Amino acid sequence: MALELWWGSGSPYSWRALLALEYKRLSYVSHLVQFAKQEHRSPQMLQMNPRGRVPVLKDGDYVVFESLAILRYLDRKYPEIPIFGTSAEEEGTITRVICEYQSYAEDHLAKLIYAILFQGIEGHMEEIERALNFVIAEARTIENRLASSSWLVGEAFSAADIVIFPGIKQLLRVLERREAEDLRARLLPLDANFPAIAAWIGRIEALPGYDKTYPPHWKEKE
Ligand SMILES: N[C@@H](CCC(=O)N[C@@H](CS)C(=O)NCC(=O)O)C(=O)O
Repeated sequence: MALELWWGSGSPYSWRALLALEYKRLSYVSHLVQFAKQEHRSPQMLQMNPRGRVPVLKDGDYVVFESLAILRYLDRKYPEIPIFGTSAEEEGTITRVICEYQSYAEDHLAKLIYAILFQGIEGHMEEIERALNFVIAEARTIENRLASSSWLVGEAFSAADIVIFPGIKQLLRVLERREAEDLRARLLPLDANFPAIAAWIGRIEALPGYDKTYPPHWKEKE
């Protein structure tokens, strides 16, 4: 029975699932859910994920949601092209890098993106500045890892790259907005300030199947 993925355009969590499926060369039925039409909250979706969020993966009768759980499931079920390494040590380090990102970067990144997109920068500069400082510190940590290695962990693309890449791409896209002009200069140009991250982004964009994972509504606006 075919794998099926329900996902949303521009959702960094959905992007993780798409990257894993493409990198593992798995065939799947793609269901692009329209947030504007509240399709993620349809009775069918709520039955699969009562939280009404994407991504959701279905494999036969088995349903799994939460992007990290999807990555773990796919790797255990379809181990041929691994994303959690090939040794216990690699798996430990990949999981550690993911946990560090989730613990120390993700909330600050989300705060920054939310402020630029929805809240507005004016009147919130203090908290934005704080979030930005955390994001810059974590970006430095990532930059240092990538300065001596092509991928975040070990010699191959892994779940660590998959988890972190979409958040960074989303931030870069949001920084292009006029409202983010003052913040932009703190991080960009990426090539000059974070050259290893810029090269890593290029490597991921060159992976086979990458184009199929790129948020379709981002293409429309380019
Ligand atoms: N922790 C979840 C987060 C999933 C999530 O928040 N998805 C968003 C899209 S980026 C969503 O479906 N939002 C719909 C809503 O909140 O109504 C994961 O890793 O999969």
